[in-house]
Amino acid sequence: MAVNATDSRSERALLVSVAFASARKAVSSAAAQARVAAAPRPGGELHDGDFRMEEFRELVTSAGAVVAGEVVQHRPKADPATLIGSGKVEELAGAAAASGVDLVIFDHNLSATQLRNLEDALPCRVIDRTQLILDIFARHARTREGQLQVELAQLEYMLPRLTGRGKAMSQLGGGIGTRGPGETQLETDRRRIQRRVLQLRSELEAVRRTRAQQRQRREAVPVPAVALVGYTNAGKSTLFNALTQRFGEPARRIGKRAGVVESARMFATLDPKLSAIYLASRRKVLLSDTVGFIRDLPHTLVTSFRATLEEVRKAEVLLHVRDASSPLRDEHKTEVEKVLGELDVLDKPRLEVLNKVDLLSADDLANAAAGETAILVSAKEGTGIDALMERIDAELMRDPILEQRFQIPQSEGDVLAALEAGAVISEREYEGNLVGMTAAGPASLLGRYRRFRK
Ligand SMILES: Nc1nc2c(ncn2[C@@H]2O[C@H](COP(=O)(O)OP(=O)(O)OP(=O)(O)O)[C@@H](O)[C@H]2O)c(=O)[nH]1
Ligand SMILES: [Mg+2]
Repeated sequence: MAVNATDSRSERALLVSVAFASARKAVSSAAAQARVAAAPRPGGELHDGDFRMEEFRELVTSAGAVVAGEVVQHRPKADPATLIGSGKVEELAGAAAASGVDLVIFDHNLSATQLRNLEDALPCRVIDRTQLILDIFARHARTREGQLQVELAQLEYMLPRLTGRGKAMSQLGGGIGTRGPGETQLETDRRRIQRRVLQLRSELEAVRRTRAQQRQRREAVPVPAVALVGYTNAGKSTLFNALTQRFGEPARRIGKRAGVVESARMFATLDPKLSAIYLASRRKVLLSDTVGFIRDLPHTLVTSFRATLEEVRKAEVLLHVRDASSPLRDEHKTEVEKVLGELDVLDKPRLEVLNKVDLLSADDLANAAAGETAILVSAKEGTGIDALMERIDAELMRDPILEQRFQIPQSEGDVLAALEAGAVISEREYEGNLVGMTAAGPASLLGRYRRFRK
């Protein structure tokens, strides 16, 4: 991979995180307790905030920067002008100047005003959590579509935050938060950015049309799709490789070469990847691996990556891969479900896969096995995989493919799009503003639109 943390050009970053009073609760999960016992800190027990800080650090290193210092502030609520309050800003400016850092990174999303005020007060560039995540996306986008999508999301996020940012603008063109996957640097004026946004949109449109055609060809033979979803670093790609190597097309089973990137870095996967696997029932399914989720993703970002997440929206079954060894595994689950809600896929059958069980103690393992209906696996060691395959089979058996007639008003664009996406359409005819069609697709999908049945 092109990313290299020990790169001599690595930027040095000062990390800022605010713990709001209500967020300071002790870690309760068993795995976290175990970790506390294993690694006691002088200051006492570890809190959720410590694990969030660890995640923040990992994000920063995944973006290729070096952590030069950390500032954690406790306050009851955000300061609208600067997030951290003017006193703390002064302190931060001193620390940034003393340590000569290249940038200050906030573990929060900043409003245009906050960003502007902070940039005025601090002697270096300032970036927020979303800009940091977009930067990592930019590094990991490999397909043209992925690259266009990231650049568009970056510009759209930047645009409302541009006003009066003289310093930031003159410094654009290098470093985290300013890097795009394409050659084009962020231009120095709003109008040029707007023009670039339009251009990106139309290029994306063209790329997507091609992909839609490929998909249509693929879907002429309906093969049920199973999508891996989950928090970043949960082990989706490792599981994808384990499954495709053991149950994939024979040619794929030969070596690891055909696999996807597994990496301890966050958001290693950005572009979706598909591969066929065969279940014990001999049913062929298309397995997809895609971008991971993370807490506090702004809604607009989820919308920008809708195309990347298309495979998730079309899947018959979702495999929610969870890192069983993470102290924040319950919080991660909530975050993943939030994003699934935004993608409108919460009603799809979903199997919980508790991964990395090789890292659990015998006690934790017993707890996990007793408390949940989850399937326990270790993608790395290959345990629990057969049971997982059986559960996928059982789930698909519950969702047979049906063929039904529909009559849908053309104004119901979402319904038409959803059927188009998840079913094979034939015998389409137009009558006034109504579209008549025969759709062959999973019962779960067709059932959702039963009000348009004919
Ligand atoms: N111990 C252990 N480590 C695992 C297991 N599965 C994955 N990992 C490790 O967890 C890290 C993340 O794995 P990936 O498969 O890249 O995770 P991902 O969910 O695809 O992550 P993103 O693509 O970044 O969202 C890697 O370092 C893997 O080696 C497992 O079962 N046990
Ligand atoms: Mg991955």
